[in-house]
Amino acid sequence: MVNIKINGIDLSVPQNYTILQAAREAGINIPTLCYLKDINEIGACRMCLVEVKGAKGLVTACVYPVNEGMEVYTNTAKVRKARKTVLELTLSNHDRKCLTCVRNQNCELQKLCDDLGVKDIAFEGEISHHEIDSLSPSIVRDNNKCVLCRRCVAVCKKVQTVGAIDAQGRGFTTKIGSTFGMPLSATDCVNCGQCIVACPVGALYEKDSVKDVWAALADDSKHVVVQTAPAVRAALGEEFGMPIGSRVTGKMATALKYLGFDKVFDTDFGADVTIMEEGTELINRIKEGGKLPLITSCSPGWVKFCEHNFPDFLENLSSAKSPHEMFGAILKSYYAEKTGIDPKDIYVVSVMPCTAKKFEAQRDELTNGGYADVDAVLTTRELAKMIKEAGLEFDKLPDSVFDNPFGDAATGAAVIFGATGGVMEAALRTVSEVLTGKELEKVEFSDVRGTEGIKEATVQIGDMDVKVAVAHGLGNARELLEKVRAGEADYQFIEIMGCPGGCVTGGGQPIVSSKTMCEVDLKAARAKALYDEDESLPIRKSHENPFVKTLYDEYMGEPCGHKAHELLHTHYVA
Ligand code: HC1
Ligand code: SF4
Repeated sequence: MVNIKINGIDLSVPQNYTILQAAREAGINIPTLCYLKDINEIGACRMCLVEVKGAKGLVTACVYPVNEGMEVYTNTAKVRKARKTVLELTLSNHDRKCLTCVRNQNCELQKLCDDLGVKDIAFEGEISHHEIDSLSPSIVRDNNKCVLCRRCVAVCKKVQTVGAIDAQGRGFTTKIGSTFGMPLSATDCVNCGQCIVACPVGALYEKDSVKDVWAALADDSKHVVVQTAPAVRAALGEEFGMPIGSRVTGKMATALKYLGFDKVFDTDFGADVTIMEEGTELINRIKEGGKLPLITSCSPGWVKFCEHNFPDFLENLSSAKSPHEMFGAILKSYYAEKTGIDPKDIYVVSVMPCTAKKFEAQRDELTNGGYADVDAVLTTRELAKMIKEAGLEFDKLPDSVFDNPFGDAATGAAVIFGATGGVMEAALRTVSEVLTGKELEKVEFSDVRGTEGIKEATVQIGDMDVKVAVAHGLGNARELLEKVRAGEADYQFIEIMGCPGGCVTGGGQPIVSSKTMCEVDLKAARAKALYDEDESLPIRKSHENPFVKTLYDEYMGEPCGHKAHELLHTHYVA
């Protein structure tokens, strides 16, 4: 520990702290713009300037380490003036159409202007004009809003190890772009949207699907059904001022009904079917000497990353489609037959915490009989926009349940899909019971829970030791697979999710500020909502879902059987 003074207040703080950390712990906020804890600590934006007694000029608090006897001043006239000038210069070359900006009221730049008392545009001058890159099926980049903080660059490069974007040029002409100025869609970008949730302003956002969904809802010839991913219920409330980690399953179902969807379903049903298929695939591969490790394929960002970086592992990917795609295929076949609705008139909307799902829904591998399994994907943020447009006061809505024939028997196994380790745990619950024929004494597999980047466990199933691993975030996936590739690790089953934390912190989820990210463990808080829901449900294993049993009895036959293969499986090739 070292002893320092901030604004005359005596503090004792760990010696590896920066001034920023020390000040925030003492309840003194120092503004930042480019700072993202552990990811982008570069002192580039100079918003966090402070005075240190004896130092030459002002210093950047986010990178300046504390030392014994240091005296820091965060609120002098000189500091306030310098920060304001930095902000005014940033605004001088910024597209200031705040009222119509996607981040209006959730913009760190806007908040800084308010906090620092910037009331005027001090420097009117030349403003750079950039073409908006909207060719990607998932991500839109608008450099006119970019503040060159490089948070997106750091996340893409350091956390995801994709490196699709970087800073280019110098001085006034500096911009964030991809190699040779290619559109994002022509790069190795995996559409994960982690750059969007890292962006403090409106320079990155998802490709809009709201218009298409409103149009479908207004079209009387369409039977519009919606399904919601497990992770959406753990975060949607944040868009309406509810605390992080609020579970809003019932309100969400009500809101979707009020929006006018003909049927409101839960992707959890698809997740349970995925477990039936993927679990059977695992059992078959283990018994018949098939390609191992089996690797989950429900995260489309991960699948694309695998195609680009680990094509030698494509045969390891489970051929099971992701849950919402399976559900789409079931809706346009089994459900269509059951209800007598022509599949061409069924319009399937998936509400997902994920931007890569927009890309996934357009893949040729995910169609059946000429129809895309899913017609439109809305992010959690987009659903919130629709709820606001419709004037629904979300926090005041009553709870309701999902519609049948798939709805009110969601299992806890399916709900936890949205947290890292959840797919693995759900699969283990089913595979154990199916293989041993015995009921598990404890359904929780705590070794695969938690936010550690890579988790490993050996699980005893009957007389077999099954070695499993879980990775979330593509940097961790890369590290794990390089070990497997080098023969340094050997597993039978691996879960990989493209986003750090899994779907609960997907690129389509509500965006929180860099400061909130320091204060709240977002991954853990949202995951807790899902684990709580799991615990509260009467059925916690996918194979016990009565609607899943009916689906196989009435229509699908055996898991991994002929019909299931046709509708629920696919194949990715490099
Ligand atoms: Fe996910 Fe999945 S868990 S991929 O993270 O397998 O997006 O929530 O919907 O499809 O069920 C996302 C979440 C989601 C699928 C499921
Ligand atoms: Fe990088 Fe993901 Fe953003 Fe693409 S979507 S640029 S891969 S962070």
